Amino acid sequence: MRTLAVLLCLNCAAIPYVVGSEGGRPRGVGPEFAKFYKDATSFTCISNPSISLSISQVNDDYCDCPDGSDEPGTSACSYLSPLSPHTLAHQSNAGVNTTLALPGFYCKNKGHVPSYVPFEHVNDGVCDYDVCCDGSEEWDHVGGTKCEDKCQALGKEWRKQGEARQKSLGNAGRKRKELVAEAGRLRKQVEDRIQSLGTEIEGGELKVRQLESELTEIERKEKGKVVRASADKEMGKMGVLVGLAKQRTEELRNALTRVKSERDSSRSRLQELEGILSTFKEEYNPNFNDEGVKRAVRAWEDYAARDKGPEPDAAHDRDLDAFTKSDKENGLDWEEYESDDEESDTEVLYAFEAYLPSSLRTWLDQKLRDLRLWMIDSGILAGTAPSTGESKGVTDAKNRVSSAKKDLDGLHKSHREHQEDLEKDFGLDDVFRAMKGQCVSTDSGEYTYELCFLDKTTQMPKKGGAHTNMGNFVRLETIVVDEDVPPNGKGLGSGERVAMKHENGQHCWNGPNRSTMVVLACAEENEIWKIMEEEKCVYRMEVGTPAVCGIGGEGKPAPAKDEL
Ligand code: MAN
Repeated sequence: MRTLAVLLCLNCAAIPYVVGSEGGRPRGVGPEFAKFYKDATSFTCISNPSISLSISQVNDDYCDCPDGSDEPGTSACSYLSPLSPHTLAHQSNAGVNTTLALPGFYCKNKGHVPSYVPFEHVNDGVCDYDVCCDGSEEWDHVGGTKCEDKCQALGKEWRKQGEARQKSLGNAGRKRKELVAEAGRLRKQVEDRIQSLGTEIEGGELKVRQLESELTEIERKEKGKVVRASADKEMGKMGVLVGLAKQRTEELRNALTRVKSERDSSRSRLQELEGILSTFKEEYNPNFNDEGVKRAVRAWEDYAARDKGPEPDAAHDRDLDAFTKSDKENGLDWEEYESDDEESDTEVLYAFEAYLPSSLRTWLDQKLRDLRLWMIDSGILAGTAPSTGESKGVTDAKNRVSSAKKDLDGLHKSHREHQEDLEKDFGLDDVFRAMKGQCVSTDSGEYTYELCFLDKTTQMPKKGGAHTNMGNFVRLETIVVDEDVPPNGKGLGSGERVAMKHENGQHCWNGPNRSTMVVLACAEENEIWKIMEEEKCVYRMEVGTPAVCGIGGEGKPAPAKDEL
C-alpha cells in the first residue's frame, strides 16, 4: 500500500481550482506553492534560491533544481525521494538542500478533496484513483493509459460516509458522557461505602473493647469462686436441683394443659345436655299420662333448682392460661441458672447470708465478694486454679470477643479493598469504572475471541473445547499508532491511543505466558475490530469503544481526507 505520509489533506473549500498551466500555475503545483511560479520568464529553485532557471526549464522533464521544485508536474525529480540514493553531483555539492520542496504532484480532484500524488506515480501508466480520483497524474497517457475522472461519484460516497461517521462520533461522544456519569455514580457508591465502613469500624472497635473488659471481669470473678464445677462440666448440686425443678415444672404444665382441655370439653357437653333437657321440659305434653316422662321432668326441675356451684370465672381462666405458657414467658429462665457460674452451688445452698433479711444479705454478700477478690488480686489469697477447666461463662465471653474481632477484621479488609479500588487507574474521568465486567467478542479463524474490560481476554475454539486465557488485565497504557482508518471508521488512525495491557495468561507450549495488548479507538459501540497474533502467544486486539472518544485527538472530526 502506498504511504499516506506524503499526502497532505487540504481544505478544499479554500482552494481555487487551477490545474496545469491554467490560472497561472504550472502543472502539478498546488495553490499554496503558486507564489514561487509567478514570474513569467524565470524560476528560482524553492529551497536553493541561488539557482535561477529559465521558465522553460520548468516541467521540461529534466531535474534541474536539487530540491526538485522545477519539476512539479513530471516524475523527473522523483529520485529525490528521501529513500533514494543521492546523485554524485548533489552529494559533492555541500550545503545544497536536496530535500524535495514539494509534497508531490497536485491533483485538483474537483468534486472531491484535492491531494498530492508521489512524483514517482506521475505518468507511470497506472490510475491512482485512491489518491487522484480525477486521473490527472496520468496526463501523458503513457502506453495509452486513460484515467477517467471519478471524483464526482467517489466524492459523493466519501461525503456520505463522512456524514455517517460524524453522526456516529456524535453518538459516541454522548455515550462517553453517559459512561462518565455512571462512573461518577459508582465512585460515589464506593466513597459512601468507605465512609459507612469507617463508622462500622469505630462501632466494631468499641464493641471489641467492651467485650474484652467484660471477659476480663468475668475471669476476675471466676478467680474468686469458692467452688467450681469440675473440669468435665459435671453438674453441681444446684445444677441437679435446677434440672429436676425444670423437669417437674414441665410435667405439671403438661398435666394442667391436659386437665384444662378435658374440663373445657366436659363443660361444653354439659351445656349442650342442659339445653336439650330444658327444651324437652318446655315442649313435652303434660296431658299424656306417661309416668316415665313425668319423672324425668321432675328430676330435671330438681336438678335445675339446685345450686350449681361457682360460675366459670374469666380471671381464673386467664391465670390457667398464663400457667400453661412457657417458663421463659413467665420470667423464669432456666438457662440462666444452669449456666450462671457467678454463684457456686455451695454459696447458694449453704451461705449463711441466705438466712438474713434480703437487703442486708445483698449488702453483706457484695462486701464479702469484694474482699475476696481484693485478697486474690493482692496475692494474699490464691485464686481458683485455672487447670480445673474453663467455665461456660468464660468460654462464651471469649467466643463473643473472638467473633467481634473477626467481624472487625472483615470490616477492615473491606475498607482496604474499597480504598484500593478508589485509587486504581480507571482512565480519564474514571470512565472505565463504568465498563468493568462488560464483555465483547468476535470470530476470527478457528476461534472466538472475547475481551472483558478490566478483566481478561479469552480465546475460545469455535468447535468447542477448553477456553484459553490470553492475559489478565494489568494496567492502562498510552501507545502511539499510525494506521489507516478504513471508510467505515473502524480503525486506530494515527496518534496516541489508550491501551489495556493483559499479562500472565495461560502458558504457551514452548513459549511465554499468553499476553494481549488491547488498543482502543473511538467508536459508537464496544466492538473488537481486529485480532492478531503478532508473535507466538502475543496477541493484539484493536477495539472500538465510546469510552475513549475525545481523548488525545480521538473522536474529533476525521481529517479532510486520508484516502479517497
Ligand atoms: C493455540 C492458540 C494459538 C497459539 C498456539 C501456541 O493453538 O492459543 O493462538 O499460537 O496455541 O501453541
